[in-house]
Amino acid sequence: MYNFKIKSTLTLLTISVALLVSCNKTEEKDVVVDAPVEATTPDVAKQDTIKITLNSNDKMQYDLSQIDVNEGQTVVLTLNHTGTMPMASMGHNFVLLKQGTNLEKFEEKAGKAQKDGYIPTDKSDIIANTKLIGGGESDTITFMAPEKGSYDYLCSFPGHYSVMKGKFNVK
Ligand SMILES: [Cu+2]
Repeated sequence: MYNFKIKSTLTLLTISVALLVSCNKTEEKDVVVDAPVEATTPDVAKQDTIKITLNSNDKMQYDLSQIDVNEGQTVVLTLNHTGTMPMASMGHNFVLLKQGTNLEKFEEKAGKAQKDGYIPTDKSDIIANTKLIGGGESDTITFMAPEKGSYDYLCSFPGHYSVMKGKFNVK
């Protein structure tokens, strides 16, 4: 839907430019500057970015089990750790996985990557991730929403994903 809107706008712009060029070629030099360009741009920019705040705590919980975005949007996601426990015992992150990723197998790989904040060296299953944070900390990441569909996200700290997971829906 949204992409279609952008495409139509672009198409209209292309047509307007083509018309302007052809008009110029004939004789009319006093072509009025086309206003629609300025009228649509700010609107598009506003909808283009979505900000999401995901909180986590000392009880091994996220406060969201569903996150909805639109295809083509730039996602600015902030993960907060509202607890006080240190990263070593209650660290949390946000890892968005590609479709078809086996969570158990991913967690197995992640568990071996303690020094890298439980983000495996092989990142082929990952769309985006925050760093691992402890109580009182935050991390913000920016990424493009993937194509329409439902994706899993989880905390890859050992043992957390059984409860710290959710669905990232791109509409
Ligand atoms: Cu966690």
